[in-house]
Amino acid sequence: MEVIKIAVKKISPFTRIEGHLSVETEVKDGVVVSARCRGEMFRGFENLLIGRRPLDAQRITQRICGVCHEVHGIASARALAKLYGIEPPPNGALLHDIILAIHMASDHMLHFYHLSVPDYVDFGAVLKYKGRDPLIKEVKEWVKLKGPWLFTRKVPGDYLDEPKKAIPFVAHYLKALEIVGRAAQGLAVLGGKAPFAHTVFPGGVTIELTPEKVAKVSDIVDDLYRFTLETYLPDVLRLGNLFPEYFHIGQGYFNLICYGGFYSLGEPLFKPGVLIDGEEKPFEVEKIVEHVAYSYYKGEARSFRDGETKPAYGKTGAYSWIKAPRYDGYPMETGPLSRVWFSKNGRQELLGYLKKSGFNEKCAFSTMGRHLARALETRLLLEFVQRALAALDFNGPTIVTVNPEAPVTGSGMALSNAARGELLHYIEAKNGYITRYQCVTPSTWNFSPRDAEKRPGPVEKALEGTPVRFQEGLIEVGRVVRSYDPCLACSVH
Ligand code: NFE
Ligand code: MG
Repeated sequence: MEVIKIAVKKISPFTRIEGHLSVETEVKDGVVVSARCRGEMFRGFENLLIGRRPLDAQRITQRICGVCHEVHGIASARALAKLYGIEPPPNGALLHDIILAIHMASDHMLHFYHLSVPDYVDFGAVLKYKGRDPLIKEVKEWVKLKGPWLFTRKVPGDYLDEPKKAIPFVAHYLKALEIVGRAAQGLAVLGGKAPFAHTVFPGGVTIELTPEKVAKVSDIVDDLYRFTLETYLPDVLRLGNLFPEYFHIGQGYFNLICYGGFYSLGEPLFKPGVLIDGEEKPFEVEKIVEHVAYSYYKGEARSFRDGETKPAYGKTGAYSWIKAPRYDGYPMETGPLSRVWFSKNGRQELLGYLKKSGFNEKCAFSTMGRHLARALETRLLLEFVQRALAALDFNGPTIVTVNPEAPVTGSGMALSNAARGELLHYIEAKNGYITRYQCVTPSTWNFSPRDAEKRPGPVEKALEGTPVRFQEGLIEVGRVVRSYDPCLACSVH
């Protein structure tokens, strides 16, 4: 009888992400044959909102996540606007979109330089630096003093360590810290503070619009845009050229979901749509159902409209605190890739970059394809912000108000966007108090466990086939998983 040797590897905790993820892989003959993503910690935000005033949701849901603070505030504000039957004035809608887009752009830069690049580049290369850049010299001294172990590879792998190739990434890692800080200043001007914008309300934004504020934000956005064109996009392309195999590694389902977004200038930046097995179809929100067969929750698969969150730790067969959203039964990938795919010219541009490097359409659905789509989306978002800032009307209102104690009864749904993909918030209220609140976040889609039909979630599927050369795949699995920019705080909420 042939003995099949399968090695099981558990990566826990999974680092350089938000929240508590572990990934378990089965490796046979040097290839991942199956994977499971586990959300390790229950949160309970949907339950703690019940019984509170609806306006509280806009504040409380921002605390779901320490990374994507603004996005839940805006999604919640949009759901609440539907509940109260109001619509923000043009300035209010523009400011919601502007805050969201600046946040997403800066989050993408942080994801690339600070969370992903260390998977590919050995920062110890700075020890060989002979140039005069004071920042790099400082880092070199620091690495010397503390020992290379502090900053450099902890996991064996095929890192870039040739100083000429590696050091620019270290320099841009440092530059990106400054740029992300600039973005936070811009968000604070519009949001009152950053993180956790407190100016955002269902009817718009409470700030007083002045030319000084808009000029300051516009300057910051120009810096972000320049950095994207001159540094971020070229670096992603350079990394892709240095690791071309990652345009093939990390391919999963060819399913994408995009809710559409950024409507405040008229024609949306991203159009709603789905791609199933490579075939495009119109997006229908009622096809979204959340399964819990392998999740630690009681009950059956439900739509967000009758959704419930009843924890059942230790449930037989379950392995994750993440629910499993499915669209018409299909596991769907969401993220910058799904939005760029459904933008006006983004898809052609993405496929153009790939073609120039000799890759086909399928390579968009890969580890490196996701990084490239994210950088491309950053540019689209910042161009949108530049146009939106110019469309603000200094004489117009920024908000319509709601009575926080209104005895409102009804429901509201928002199909909104976040850095990691598409974000749905749904609220029901009775006589002025919340009776149901359900969120379906981007990382819930991507990091979902198996569903009632035993179909793996998108990341679980994308890990299948990953070749493993170093220490049971710590580095290779890390690269595939991080290409989705995991947020477990959001996944479980
Ligand atoms: Ni916590 Fe968030 C949401 C996710 S998106 S990071 O929603 O997933 O940037
Ligand atoms: Mg939920």
